[in-house]
Amino acid sequence: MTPNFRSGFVTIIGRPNVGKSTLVNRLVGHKVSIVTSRPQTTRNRIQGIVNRPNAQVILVDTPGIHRADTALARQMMDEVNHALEGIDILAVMIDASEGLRHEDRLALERGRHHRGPLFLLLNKIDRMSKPALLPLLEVCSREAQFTEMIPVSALTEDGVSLVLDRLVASLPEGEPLFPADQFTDQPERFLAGEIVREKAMRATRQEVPQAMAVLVENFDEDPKLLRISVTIQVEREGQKGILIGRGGQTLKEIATAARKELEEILGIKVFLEVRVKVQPNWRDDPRRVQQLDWRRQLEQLSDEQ
Ligand SMILES: Nc1nc2c(ncn2[C@@H]2O[C@H](COP(=O)(O)OP(=O)(O)OP(=O)(O)O)[C@@H](O)[C@H]2O)c(=O)[nH]1
Ligand SMILES: [Mg+2]
Repeated sequence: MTPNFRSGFVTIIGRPNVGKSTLVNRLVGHKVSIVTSRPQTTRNRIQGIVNRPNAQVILVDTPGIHRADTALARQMMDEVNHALEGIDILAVMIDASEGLRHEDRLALERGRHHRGPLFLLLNKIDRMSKPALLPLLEVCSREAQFTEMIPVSALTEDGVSLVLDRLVASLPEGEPLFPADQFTDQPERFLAGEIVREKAMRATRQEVPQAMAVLVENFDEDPKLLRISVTIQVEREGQKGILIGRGGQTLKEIATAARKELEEILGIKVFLEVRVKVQPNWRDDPRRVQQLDWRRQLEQLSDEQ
């Protein structure tokens, strides 16, 4: 065994929109998880792998914990439960600029049940005054026995390297669990769908962002060009109209933004085709919701081959 090398799994949980995916992307140094200002952006657990000379940290980003009132929300909460299995460290994240909120209790509750190092990450400190931190730390320390409580700003990166150092210090000694060049478990095919969803969520508001799902129909790579076709599924005709926009303008902007980012991330020219389809109440239909689980889709793709 490599002497003093540490490795293991760190799951990050918290209510929607506190900045879990932003922090995972920062620590990994690659975009593995999409980020928007809308709550309930992340829908599946996604691993982001951080390699350091002395450690490999596998971060698990999770959907924001909230009351499950649709089949989709139930699947999202199942993803959180899966992400808690067999991990080394659990990190609960709160939005420090909003203080400790009633909505944080579901994540704290899970934190209290975790055996092993328990971290509290107080994110978005760029939005608050330093003196306000102390009383908040005091309030939080009464909620659970935290191994570490770390104020951080995933946005400005203040405290981010300290988070990594402290996580590494709490991991067990062990060999790397993934090859050093791998930084996520999510295949590019599904990342492509997520990038489209991010742009579409950012381009819309109110109930539209959460009513969308993206299905990747085609992902064909030849040496010079990557051809991707996706369908954005919405629940109602009105939402489809909003997404397409006057003269198709909104959809065009979404597709262009997604294509540019994918070309940058994947380092290849991309041809991206985006369609929109209405699928009434898909969020309440367990079968349709299951189709969005990329791990399940992967199994199906390999069965077909
Ligand atoms: N000011 C500030 N904004 C932040 C910080 N971290 C994240 N954000 C913003 O908060 C919003 C939500 O960030 P996400 O990373 O998508 O949050 P999340 O916890 O993954 O959200 P869900 O996937 O919905 O659970 C985005 O607009 C981010 O840019 C931070 O440290 N400071
Ligand atoms: Mg997220």
